[in-house]
Amino acid sequence: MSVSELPESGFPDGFVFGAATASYQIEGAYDTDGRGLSIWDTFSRELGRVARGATGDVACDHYNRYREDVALLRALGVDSYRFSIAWPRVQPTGSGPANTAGLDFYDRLVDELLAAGISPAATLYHWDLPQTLEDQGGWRVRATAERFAEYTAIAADRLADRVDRWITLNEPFCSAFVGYAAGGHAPGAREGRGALAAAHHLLVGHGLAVRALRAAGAKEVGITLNPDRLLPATQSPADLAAVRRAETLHNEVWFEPLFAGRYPRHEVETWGELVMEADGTYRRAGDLDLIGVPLDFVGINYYRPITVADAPYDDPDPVSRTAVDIRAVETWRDDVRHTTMGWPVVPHTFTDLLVDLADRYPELPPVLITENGSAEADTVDADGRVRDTDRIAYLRSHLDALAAAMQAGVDVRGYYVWSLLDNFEWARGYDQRFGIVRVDYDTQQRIPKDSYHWYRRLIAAHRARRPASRTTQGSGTGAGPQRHAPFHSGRDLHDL
Ligand code: IFM
Repeated sequence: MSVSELPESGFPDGFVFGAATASYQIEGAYDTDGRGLSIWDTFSRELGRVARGATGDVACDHYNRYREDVALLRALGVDSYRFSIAWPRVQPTGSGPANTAGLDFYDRLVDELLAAGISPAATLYHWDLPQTLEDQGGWRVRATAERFAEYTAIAADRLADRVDRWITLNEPFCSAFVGYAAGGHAPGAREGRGALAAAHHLLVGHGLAVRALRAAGAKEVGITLNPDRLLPATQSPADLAAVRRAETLHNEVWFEPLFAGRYPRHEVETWGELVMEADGTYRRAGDLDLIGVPLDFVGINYYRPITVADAPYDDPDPVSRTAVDIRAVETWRDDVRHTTMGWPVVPHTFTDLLVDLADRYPELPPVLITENGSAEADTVDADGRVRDTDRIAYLRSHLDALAAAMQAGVDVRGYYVWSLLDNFEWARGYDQRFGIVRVDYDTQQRIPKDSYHWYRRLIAAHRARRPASRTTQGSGTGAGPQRHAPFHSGRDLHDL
């Protein structure tokens, strides 16, 4: 592959290139060193929940092979590695004293990363809630937010001396609405009020965790959201109203309290009676201040746009209407390629989303792209190579779209590819491969795909052009109020 295949976009000095994973998706070792069970251990064992009955029991066996995986990261040349900490390893039942053996694993991982010159970025909650807490109400109840802050304090106390970048929650949209309303993720509930309460308690937990992280001296603190670019199927008033409801569900539930100090503007239009009782029950005075505590960065995960059309209620029983039934459906697009997830590839929507968020939220902190990538139908050729050209095209076009957003003034400080490794793709099991490194699940052999080599060359080219980027790694998104930092645009990577 020639350098001319690299994205034409340039990135500024200090821009962080990274790769991301999450605990349950790669670690395996589900019962090792005192780890407790999480809601995903339970859910994946329930009949019909996960494709082919897959579980994360073994996954990529990263718990035992982390040194090999850090060596892959080192050879890749990333500045930073985003991983998540499994709460049930740290507190097997979600409360009480720390399980030292579980914490030791992250200690070893962090030291291995630092020895490789890679800055660790730790996510505290990537969906593996201790099952015991779910049995006590899960995110439906405020006590879980309080337990989350205690767990955060334990993790930060052990690791904040070496981990500079902390992410409280990953994609709370999925935790609340896929987990408690649509039932497609653990714990597999289909509720309305429960899901809305879960969304609120996740945000409260985030606010409490930020306090705990600051108290422990964490340098950079943020949250990772997965806002969607929502497009109307037609310009009809009905479809436009459906987009408004979808905006409430997907985006405003998070962005409004976090960055505008208010609850979603159209929540009553969207949820009606389900949300009307919120103030008298789970929402308390002072919560908006807690949730809106200033952050050093916001992590954005982006994969695809969603085209939305109006839909009637599909549930004839009004009592069981779920919060997720917002009378809107996603419609299929014939005009673009789809990944194996069935997700349309429309890179310019990444630019549009970021520009729109920066316009709508003047208080938005600097952005880190904490996930972006594609699942493809990879094959291993006879010569042992994985020629994943569709993934390279996806990554390249999305990096170009990201650069376009930066040129338009959005303050983006880094990009983490999803994912380093093929892994357990939640309800889709192991059928979906997002990795830039292939994992043979029978042998646990890792095979860097062509996209890995492409990304390595991109990072090397960036660094060769801008040597300062290596030396500023870990110095942070929180380095100061540099909104709209100078962007050296152009074709420099292309020209190398
Ligand atoms: O694999 C997931 C990840 O855990 C969260 N963000 C989306 C990815 C792809 O579905």
